[in-house]
Amino acid sequence: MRFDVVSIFPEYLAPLELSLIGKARTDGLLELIVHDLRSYTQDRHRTVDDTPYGGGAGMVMKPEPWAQALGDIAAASPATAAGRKPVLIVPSPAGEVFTQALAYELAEEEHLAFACGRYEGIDERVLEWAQEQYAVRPVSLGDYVLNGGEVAVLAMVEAIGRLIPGVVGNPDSLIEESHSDGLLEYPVYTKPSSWRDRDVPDVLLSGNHGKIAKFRREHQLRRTAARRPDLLDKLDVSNFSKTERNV
Ligand code: 6GU
Repeated sequence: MRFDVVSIFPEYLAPLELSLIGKARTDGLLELIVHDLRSYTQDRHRTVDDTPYGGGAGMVMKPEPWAQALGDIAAASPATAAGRKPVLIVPSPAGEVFTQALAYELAEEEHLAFACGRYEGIDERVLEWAQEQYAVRPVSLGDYVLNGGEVAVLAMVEAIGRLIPGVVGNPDSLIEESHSDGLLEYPVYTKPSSWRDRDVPDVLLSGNHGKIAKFRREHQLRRTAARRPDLLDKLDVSNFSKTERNV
């Protein structure tokens, strides 16, 4: 799978050389190229922003460097070569919310490009124009504001990249994690079985797999009800047993 990231702070993406994603890159499971937006400017000052039409605070990113960068990336895209469109993710607090379901969907793509805006955002015409070459998706991490798209790209590339087969060593790790079934993960424990007067729940030491599964499921439900009741509203409770519905 191919990723391209365009940013005025390419160093911000350096953590993608580390850990599981870094290893996946050296193993050839994913190719990730970071582009400096300023290298696509034409003027001596390498200008990427200007004042907003209509007035208001802050600066807006100019269209020309973005068109250069995104045009070059689309032209070199394996998706374009195959007659398909690469996906252009535009991190923005004004986008659709990034979820595990969206991560799974995007992990099926052959090519994702990310356009990291800064300041008050990118001139809207860039996103309209880019639709000729890309499936454009403004995406938000959640209802709060970051200074730019770079931190969001770190999160999205990690969430998507780990779903590519072979990136996570043990694929079972992907099955029993938070959000994989619409619920939060159950609590986990390791040795020692007693620590500072706190004991690991007996059932987990019992070796009774049926009882352990029931314990974990109940705690997933309790935790989700306490911390994220909004998630329970989205689930189809007709799939729940009567005891589960009463948790
Ligand atoms: Cl994706 N970008 C920015 N700039 N701020 C955000 C965000 C993204 N998601 C939440 N806040």
